Amino acid sequence: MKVLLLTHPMPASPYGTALLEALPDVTAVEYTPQLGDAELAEVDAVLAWSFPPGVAGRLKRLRWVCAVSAGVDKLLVPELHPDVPVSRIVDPEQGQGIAQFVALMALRHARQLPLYERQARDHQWRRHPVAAVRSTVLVLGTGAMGSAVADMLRSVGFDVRGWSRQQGGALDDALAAADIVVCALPLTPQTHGLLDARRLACMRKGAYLINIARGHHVVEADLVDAVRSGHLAGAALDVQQQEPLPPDHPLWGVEGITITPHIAAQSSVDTIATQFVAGLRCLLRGEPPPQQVDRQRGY
Ligand code: OXD
Repeated sequence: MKVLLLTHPMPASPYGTALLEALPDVTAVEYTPQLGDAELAEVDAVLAWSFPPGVAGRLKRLRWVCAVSAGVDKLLVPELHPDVPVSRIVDPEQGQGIAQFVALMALRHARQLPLYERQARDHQWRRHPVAAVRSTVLVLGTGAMGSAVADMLRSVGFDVRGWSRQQGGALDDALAAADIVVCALPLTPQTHGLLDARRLACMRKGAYLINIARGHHVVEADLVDAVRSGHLAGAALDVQQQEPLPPDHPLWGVEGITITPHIAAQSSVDTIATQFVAGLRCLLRGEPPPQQVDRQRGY
């Protein structure tokens, strides 16, 4: 069996080492643009973050794609044969890490930390009325990530509501009832650009957005306008449409917008390698690999 490692921007070598230890008969090849059609045509399984353009269609023998992530949006490319199963990593620790990050950003906003940080820079010791944390948070997405986020936010005093496309309910009304909105949705054609100027305008004046899902859920130029105009207090964006975010991107330097480089939580190399090896063992036994996504739904 031949495996292609397409984990860029994460290094592929730790996965190669883990595979060699667990399944010495499996050949692992790191992707480079120099790989020819003949080599790609022999690949049975892929461990990947995303497909470079044109690669998926050249994997003629492909039997399984395993994402290195929980989200598989970058792998469901049109050239991927419709019968190839796609699996994701299921990692409760990642859910916990993401929930911690969201709680950090939600509390930072609700407890007015940016104001005190600004004052401290000016050496000003000035108290303002302290509001108990009772803000209403709307979590978009009620899957594994959304549920972990909601549980943690509740435990620190927020009034938490959830919304998902499947459960339905009027999104505009839900947005209008929240002080903080957290995006934990899968990225699909239906959720792409969901948070555009119209939806951001539905949010309360002074509300705050936290995105730990995918950059393409948010129309970034509309968000910049909503924050610059003072309609929204700001946003914490751990994900952006273009990653790495270029140094001259308009999202940088907007007062109220905090950018972090997709670090809310990552699965460890060990977790990813263990789940990938378990899936390969299934393939070798002729069984379907676990943790498959519904390719039609996109998650
Ligand atoms: C993921 C991510 O989907 O890290 O796992 O964004």
